[in-house]
Amino acid sequence: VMKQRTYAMIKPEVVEKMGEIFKIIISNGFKIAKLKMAQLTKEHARELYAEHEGKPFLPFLLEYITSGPVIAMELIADNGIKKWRELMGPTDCEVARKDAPGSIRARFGKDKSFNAVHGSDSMESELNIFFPENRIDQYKSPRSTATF
Ligand code: YYY
Ligand code: MG
Repeated sequence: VMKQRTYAMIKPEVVEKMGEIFKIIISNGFKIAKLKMAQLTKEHARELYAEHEGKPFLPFLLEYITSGPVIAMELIADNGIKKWRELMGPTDCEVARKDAPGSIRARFGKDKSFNAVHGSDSMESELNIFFPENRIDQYKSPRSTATF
C-alpha cells in the first residue's frame, strides 16, 4: 500500500467547525502534513476548479469559495486520495446523509453547493496552488526521521 498525498480543503461555511473536522481527519489515520488558512482570489478559484470551466454552476461556485477564508491542507495516508474522498462522502450532502451517514458532508454540509469540504481526485496538483514548493515544507513523521 502506498502513502499518498492529497489536497483537501475546508470550505468557508464550516471553517468555524475546523476543530471537529481536524479531529475526524486525524482519527481516520491521516497526517495533516501542511495547513494554511487563506481567502482565495477569483483567479486561484478558477484554477482550482479549471475542470468545471463552462458548467452552469461555476459562477456561483467561484463566488461562494471566495466569499471567506478556507483551510487548505495536504493530507497523507495509505491510498490517501480515495480515502479522503470516501471520508468526505458524495458531492450532494442530501445523498451523503442517505448513503454515507458518517461522512463529513453528511454531518457538516447542507446541499450540493454548500458541501463543507473539497477533495482532489487525482495526483495532479491542486496542492501546488496553495503550497508551492519550498525547502522547509517536507513532512517528517514526528516518530521517526522518515520523510513520506
Ligand atoms: O469533487 P466534488 O467536490 O465532490 O464535486 P465536483 O463535481 O468536482 O464539483 C465541484 C464543486 O462544485 C462541488 O463540491 C460543489 C459545486 N457544485 C455545485 O455547486 N452544483 C453542482 N450541481 C455540482 C457541483
Ligand atoms: Mg471534484
